Amino acid sequence: MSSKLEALQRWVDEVAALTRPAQIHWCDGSETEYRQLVQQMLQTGDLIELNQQTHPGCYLHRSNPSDVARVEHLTFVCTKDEEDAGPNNHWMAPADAHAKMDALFDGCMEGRTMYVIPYCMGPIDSPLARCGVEITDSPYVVINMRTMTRMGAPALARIEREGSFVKGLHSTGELDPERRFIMHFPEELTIKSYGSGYGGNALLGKKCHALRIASYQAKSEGWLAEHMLIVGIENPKGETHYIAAAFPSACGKTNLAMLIPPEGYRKDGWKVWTVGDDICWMRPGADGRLYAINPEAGYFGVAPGTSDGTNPNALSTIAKDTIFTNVAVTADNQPWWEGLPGTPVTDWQGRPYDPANGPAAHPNSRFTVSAKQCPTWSSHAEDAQGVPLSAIVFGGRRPSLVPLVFEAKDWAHGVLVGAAMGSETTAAATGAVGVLRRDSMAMKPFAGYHYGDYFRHWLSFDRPGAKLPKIFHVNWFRKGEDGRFLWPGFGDNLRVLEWMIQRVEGQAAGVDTPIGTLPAKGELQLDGLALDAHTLDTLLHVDHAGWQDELAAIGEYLHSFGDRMPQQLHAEQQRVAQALDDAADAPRAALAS
Ligand code: TSX
Ligand code: MN
Repeated sequence: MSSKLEALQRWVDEVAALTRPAQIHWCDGSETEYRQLVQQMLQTGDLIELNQQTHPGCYLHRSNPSDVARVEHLTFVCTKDEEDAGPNNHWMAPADAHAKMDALFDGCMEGRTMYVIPYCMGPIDSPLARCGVEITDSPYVVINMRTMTRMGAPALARIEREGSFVKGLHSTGELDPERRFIMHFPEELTIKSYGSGYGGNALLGKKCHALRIASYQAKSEGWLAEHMLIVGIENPKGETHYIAAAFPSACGKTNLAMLIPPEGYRKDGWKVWTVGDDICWMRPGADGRLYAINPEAGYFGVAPGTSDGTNPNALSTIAKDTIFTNVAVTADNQPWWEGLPGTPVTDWQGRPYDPANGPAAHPNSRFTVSAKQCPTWSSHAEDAQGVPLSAIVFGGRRPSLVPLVFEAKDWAHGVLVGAAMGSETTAAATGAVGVLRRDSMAMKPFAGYHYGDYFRHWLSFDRPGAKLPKIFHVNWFRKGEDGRFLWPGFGDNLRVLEWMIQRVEGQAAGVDTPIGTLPAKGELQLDGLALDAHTLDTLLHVDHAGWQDELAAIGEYLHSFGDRMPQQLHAEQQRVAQALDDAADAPRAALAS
């Protein structure tokens, strides 16, 4: 590393002068470096060795109990103009934010090692990929970044070649929730994060760079940085369609990305290939289609609920070389969480397990693992030009009203469907359970700029020559009167994905309704499913009166973003509302005539 980029060296020197570490370590990303860090962390107690017979190369990290999740109220977008951050972000003036953060960083690395982590988000030779450098005093961050990004020498070489990179400065600090901030300076391509060691706050390549900063960069560069999984569906003819899908939390994104087809489909030769489970960067190619890459190199997945029943591929993926964070442990030192068979003896805080203390594993406990370990890892996941998208799927947890699947009429309608996304809350962590929370494109906590400008940017992709993916909305979580889920979900979701692909290929007529196109009778392949006709009718019913209320609520929601909301989106909302009114009038009109 002789000809280090001058701007990088200067920044590292400045940070070292401010934070005053005992030493500086430039990460090369090698296996040797990884092993040395693991050994060191085993000695300090930062890592605990798990059962190496059952889980070779697996370790447990226990975080501070006050530091187990992202902190939205302490996350800021610091643009010069407050309006640019939008009502969807917390804002602070850049000068104030820098002053506040630099005071916290002053001397914070004394006696510690400062790690310099060059990383690349996306395949190292991809024109869609972007690089960054994270400076941190946390070895836990280093080993996680090695799994989650392309870290080390090749990234540094690309940075030297390109000359630009996102600057991320992180310190664990004293883990005082009163002295914890995650600051983004999109105009400076800079992130400053202090006082948390938790993934989303500390692994700056992920949410901070690949979503908040990247979404801002993407707006001016003509691409999209989205909170989406990417999955390839291979049909028996050997043709693969790629689908990107956005869901709010607790909808099973990782499960969908690693789906196992129902038995009949497997027999017929259907296969599912995982490209990504959380983030999708996409941009129009020369042929007008949207091409997508997964900027990440690993999965930072929620452990609880991951089981042989919900996601056998994930279980295989994490059988070796995995870092577990805040899970419980069994008597024979295996990682454990709610949903797995067996019993825990030690909870996520290292206490003897006592149900009176709550769940054994923290509900937000995680695994960090290389994406390549997934049995369904796509052979095209590292294609430099990305994979072409056939469909974009939005979804949410909607116990009533929203049908199993519908297709947007066109791109602008699809953008409205994404903007209107909402989900019923599940975890009691943030307020009421079972209330509808809007989360446009699942980007509410991650869009690095004003939602109105964001929707305008989405709409701009519909231009001459564009061959855009079709946009769909799904709801795996519809409930019956008795409160039971109507749709079996999981592997059977492939039946819905197959219908989408038929629509893309022009092989399914569908039924036009005011809210979009639904599967016509017989178009959903339901062989081998015990789904009675009444349940299917409910899943595919469009309740006009209910949807009129929904469109009114969507209209109010759009207006809450003020005059930066594109007129085209209001017009789209009015068009659907009018179509519902017309349909409601139609039977009466027919009676009158
Ligand atoms: O991940 C889920 N998916 C997507 C799978 C590819 N989950 C789990 C959500 C929590 C993260 C689901 N839960 C899905 C789903 O499609 N559907 C449901 C609801 C459901 C739960 C249990 C059953 C059925 C549906 N069980 C039985 O019918 C036996
Ligand atoms: Mn996510």
